[in-house]
Amino acid sequence: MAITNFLAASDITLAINACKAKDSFSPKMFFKTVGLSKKSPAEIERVFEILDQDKSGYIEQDELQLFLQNFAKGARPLTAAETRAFLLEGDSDGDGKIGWEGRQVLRERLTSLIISVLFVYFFFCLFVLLSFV
Ligand SMILES: [Ca+2]
Repeated sequence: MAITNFLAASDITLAINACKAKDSFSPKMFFKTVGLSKKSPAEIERVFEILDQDKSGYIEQDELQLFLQNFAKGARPLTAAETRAFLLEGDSDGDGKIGWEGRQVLRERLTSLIISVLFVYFFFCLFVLLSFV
């Protein structure tokens, strides 16, 4: 699955052309032009998965640097200054990489659900065990 499958080719061309000059890349402008601002959280998550090339759950600096090439193979890599600015904008918790908050929240909820189910199961077993003694 490529990003280009769910974005209009004309929007991508427009967005890539708008930041052809070095240090002219603006994440907000790019997302708007390319049509990502209007996508649903589920679609944005798919984009996130594509950008996270090593599937680490985060978009690290090296993945961010090649950001534009996910949209157009011949696009230029981002400059160091652009990568840094992009990272600052997307990195809400200051860990030096961009995480997908929606997914993190989901994972935390799932973990607490599993823990409470295990807890209930444990007491159920204890109850059954004690009633046989
Ligand atoms: Ca990654």
